[in-house]
Amino acid sequence: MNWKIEDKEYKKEKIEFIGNKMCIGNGYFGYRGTLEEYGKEQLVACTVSEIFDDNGNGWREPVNVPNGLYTWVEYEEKKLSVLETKIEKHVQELHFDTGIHRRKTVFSTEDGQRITVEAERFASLEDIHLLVMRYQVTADKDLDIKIHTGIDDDIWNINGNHFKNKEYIEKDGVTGMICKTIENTANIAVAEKKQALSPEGKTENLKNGSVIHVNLKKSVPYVMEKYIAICKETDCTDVWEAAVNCCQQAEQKGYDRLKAKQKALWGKRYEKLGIEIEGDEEAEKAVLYSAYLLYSSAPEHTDRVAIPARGLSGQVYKGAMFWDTEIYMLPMFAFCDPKIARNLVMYRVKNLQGAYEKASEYGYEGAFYPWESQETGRDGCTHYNLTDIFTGRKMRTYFRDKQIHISADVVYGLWKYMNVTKDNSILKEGAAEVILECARFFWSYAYYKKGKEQYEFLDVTGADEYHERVNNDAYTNYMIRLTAKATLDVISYLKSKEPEMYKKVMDKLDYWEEEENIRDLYEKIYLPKPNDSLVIEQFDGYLKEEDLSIQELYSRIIKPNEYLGSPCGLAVNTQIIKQADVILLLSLLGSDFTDEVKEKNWSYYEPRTEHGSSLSTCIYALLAAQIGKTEWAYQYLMKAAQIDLTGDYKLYLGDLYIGGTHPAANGGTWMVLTQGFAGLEAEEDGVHFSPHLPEKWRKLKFRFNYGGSRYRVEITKDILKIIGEDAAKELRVTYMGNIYTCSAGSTLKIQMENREGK
Ligand code: IFM
Repeated sequence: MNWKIEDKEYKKEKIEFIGNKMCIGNGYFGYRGTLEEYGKEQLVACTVSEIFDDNGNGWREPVNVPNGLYTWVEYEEKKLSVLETKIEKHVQELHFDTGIHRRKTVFSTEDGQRITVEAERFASLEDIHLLVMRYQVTADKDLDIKIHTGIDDDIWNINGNHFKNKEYIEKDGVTGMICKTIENTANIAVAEKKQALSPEGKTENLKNGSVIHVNLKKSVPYVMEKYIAICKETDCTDVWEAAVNCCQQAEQKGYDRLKAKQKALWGKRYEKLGIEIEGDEEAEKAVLYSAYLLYSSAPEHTDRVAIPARGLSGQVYKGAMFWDTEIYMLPMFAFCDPKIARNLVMYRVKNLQGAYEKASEYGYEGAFYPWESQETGRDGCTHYNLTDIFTGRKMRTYFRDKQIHISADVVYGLWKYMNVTKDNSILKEGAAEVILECARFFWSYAYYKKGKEQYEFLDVTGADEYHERVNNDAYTNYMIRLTAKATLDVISYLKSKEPEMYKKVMDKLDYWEEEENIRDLYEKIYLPKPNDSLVIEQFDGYLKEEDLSIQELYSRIIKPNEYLGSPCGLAVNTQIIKQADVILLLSLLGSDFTDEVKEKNWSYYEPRTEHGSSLSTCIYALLAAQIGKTEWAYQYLMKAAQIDLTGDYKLYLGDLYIGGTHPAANGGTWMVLTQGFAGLEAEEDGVHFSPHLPEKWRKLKFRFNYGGSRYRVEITKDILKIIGEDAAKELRVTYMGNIYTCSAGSTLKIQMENREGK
């Protein structure tokens, strides 16, 4: 397979898109796919995780740090740049097998010279503070150039400058700056060490960079390497010392060794996934590229943050963590890279305090997790999150206070993590409290309907954000029941297996009476059931709303980007929904429903779903794949997997810019492949498979972990093979109601019946 994403022509209007598409990152920082000569107008951004700042200009957002890659060539007093200079040839590439970004541009100067600039960069996985670049200039005649290089501190931030001051420093040939954020005076150092290979140039040092005078000889390249360190006080005691050490160690190792290690470390990640799709290179490439993007933003080094809704491709959505993490991104890591999965779930555990505060802010008990969670665990979402583009006025939105399903999603994540990894140690580290307190929140939110003797959830917003403040959203209610069940299970697990801890937690949370409340909630919660046509009504009264086609709805649009949701958007009083809601419920909690119900609902909701969120198509693909509607599933898989390749996504909600990469769709893509087409599901005691491959796939291969052991899967149209790797433990496998055993370290081969998709 070709692991290269390529863009062969420079176009100004594509700068933003390519910046996302060719982003590199290592979970510590992300660097957009922009060119070395670009500045803030071209949205260059090196976005760091974990440091957020409120500068008073809008909202708290993650910080973009000064740009250490900033480099350009001057010839005859003119800057060579794709933005201004004539280009003879240009190519920009992302090699996503190694996370290496490359560009090559042949500039044609006004006096007819050809000067070629080539650059290569990567965000090191070996040392997450390190950004590395090799920059090379060649001419087809002897000529004099100047190379300007340094750390550009005039940088792009959505809400403007985030540093109250910058101190420029030099030590042992390492130059750079320490920046202090405005809100928390958090220190971040950005430093660089340059190394010219050949030929030597004459260097003139400036405040935050240098100009290198080079006499280029015909066809002899000038090559320079830059080691850039980014150190934040969240993990470095002395950020400047740490940055100097990082640059020096990198220089000692040298570019080639660092690059070799980079290849090996990315290789290990892909090995953990083990994905191969024989017979469909296009799908294979899209799926692996998706996994690349998701991994690039994954915090392997810490549980102080999870993965933001736009990864580390910029500051959109306040750099916040949403339910996207638990529902869409976590499964890939739980099954393939449990260490990262643990960080993701522990991030929520560590931020229980923020959830307590939010519940109490709205007069509830227990834990109400933030809709947009930042490093503090508090909610970054405001009550007026969007602007009406007709009036310019702020609109009251209810994402923050009514999407109560967020607490259930958090519980789902913890439950999923334990179910797959069997690592229950997180319970002791605070996960038990999170689960119990989320259930308590729902208990305090519930409305007991006398006469019907059931608990209802009124005035909520489900996954479909176009319909706010509805009653009994199906997804929400079912997920609340799951929370109640998880709570009862955790309590009985602790009681029998960890009696001391059981007593401690019950006492600490004063939960002795609450347990009965949660049991009552579990037993009597109202769960919308399929109607006579087998359709589950998304919320009370949904089916009475105007039923029209999406085209009809679009024909009513007055202004581009107008918001279709509440309070008075076009979709509000209609059945057009923004994203998967009932379909999400059916795909996550599938065992509660028959295939017939799933199919009927898919067919009902699909034409009524706008897929206005990148969280939608993967879920339609997932459910379709689970019920063997492989051709439907395939179409939607490709939409989800290619979202960041095609750029087929919304860029604005009203006047709010929402561009960037789409980690939820990336994670959802992995789910479609494994949990959809292969039908993998973790059970209490083993795994379940139910494969249906798309027509053109000859073989699907992937790896997964279960209970601490690793397995390799190979599926053809008629054989399901599971191979125990690394002396894997015995695994119980169910397929079509039959139980098989994959013995320790061996291969299980199941002859399947006709698994042709429908
Ligand atoms: O969490 C999602 C939400 O469901 C739809 N709007 C965007 C958010 C962040 O991805």
